[in-house]
Amino acid sequence: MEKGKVDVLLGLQWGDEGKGKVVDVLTPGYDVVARFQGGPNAGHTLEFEGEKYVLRSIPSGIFQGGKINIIGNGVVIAPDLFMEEAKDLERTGHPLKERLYISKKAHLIMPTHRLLDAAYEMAKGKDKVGTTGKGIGPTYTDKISRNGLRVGDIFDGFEEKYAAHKARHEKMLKALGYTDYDITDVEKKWMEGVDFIRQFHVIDSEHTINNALKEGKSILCEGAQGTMLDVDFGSYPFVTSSNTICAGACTGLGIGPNKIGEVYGIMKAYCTRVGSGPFPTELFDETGARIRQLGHEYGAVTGRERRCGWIDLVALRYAIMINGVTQLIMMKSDVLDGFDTIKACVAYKRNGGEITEFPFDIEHDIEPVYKELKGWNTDMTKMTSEDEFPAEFVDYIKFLEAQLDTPIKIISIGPDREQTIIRK
Ligand code: 2SA
Ligand code: MG
Repeated sequence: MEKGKVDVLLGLQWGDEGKGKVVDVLTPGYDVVARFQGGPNAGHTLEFEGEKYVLRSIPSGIFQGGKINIIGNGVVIAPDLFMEEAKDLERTGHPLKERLYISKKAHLIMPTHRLLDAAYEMAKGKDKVGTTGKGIGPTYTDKISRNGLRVGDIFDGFEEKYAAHKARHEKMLKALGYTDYDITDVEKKWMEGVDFIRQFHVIDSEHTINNALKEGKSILCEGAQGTMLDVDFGSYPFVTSSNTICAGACTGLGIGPNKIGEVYGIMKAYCTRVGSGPFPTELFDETGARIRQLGHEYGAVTGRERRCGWIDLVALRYAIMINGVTQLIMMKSDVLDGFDTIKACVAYKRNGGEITEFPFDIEHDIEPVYKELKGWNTDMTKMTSEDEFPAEFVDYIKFLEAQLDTPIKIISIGPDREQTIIRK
């Protein structure tokens, strides 16, 4: 970590790599933690001192006292869900009003955005994206089509602006044949949420961030979802509606690319995906079910079962390239503790040949080519240094580093903050 620089931490797979835990572990070294994209579709899980917390819109730096946490302009925020999340934290002894700043330019997710999310999914039928239903797509659509409502709008003439946006959405819902709804209660809570946000520091966060950099402070940007869900480079159209990649930190916070320092790429020792869309290494057998059970692979927001499979090095190499990853962090290694054999996808079979570059289409005619490695069959969850790692696990690390041409600097061997090994 370098003073006056911004380090970016992001997921390299389909989300749920364990970003929340890593941010929490790394935060002590930073002055500011900022979220740059996504919204309450994210579920960042942190466990420490016997407690488990799931954050959705609030940066994971909130648990380390004295840090400034920023919800940047690239984030979309649902006032009602934000209020719920904030109040839960306050109730458990984590006050945030003085430590959490919100960008005026962040867009608001309205109750009707959530209805539109459901309506679009319904219209897509069997081709649905499998969204989290939080209104993410419609809110970003309004942003890009220059129809959005922003946090900075809540202070002046808000009621009229809200009514105009709602009326437009209602017309759209009607056109989609989605008319059977009643948002009276939700809307009431949503308005309470807007009032609640008014009590926070609502700021021009791009200035705050750049001033902090000028003062030599260090900033950690926390990505949400993962690279394979990026709207440009992910498995489109089965993606989320924001740029989850490193460049998203520049647009989502107002930072020049020359300010970026380290790029931490987070991956699991295997791979998961929730929602629809292609997943070349997905396991439909008992091994997949076993990984799900051992890794507790269920959506943190929706509770949906996550699809599980082996690590995909073709996709990871691509993610490392797109993000300019400088160091890797491997999570949930302990989940593979009891396997005799571990597989890693090193190439895809397509058209009778083999490819190693991630292609335009991973849905059709793609078959993973696996390299088999010997499992370590050792409980690693209580280890405190890499010197204790079993030889087979060391081989797995070396193999991955060679394949990915990037060092693995941190290894997680369990959900707790303490179960984290920083390598020499
Ligand atoms: P959306 O709601 O429009 O962003 O959904 C579009 C796709 O993006 C996926 N997506 C996610 N994938 C993994 N984790 C996410 N967060 C939650 C979690 C998800 C949950 O941490 O577990 O609880 O289900 C997340 N958010 C969005 C989504 O599945 C769609 O494929
Ligand atoms: Mg998650």
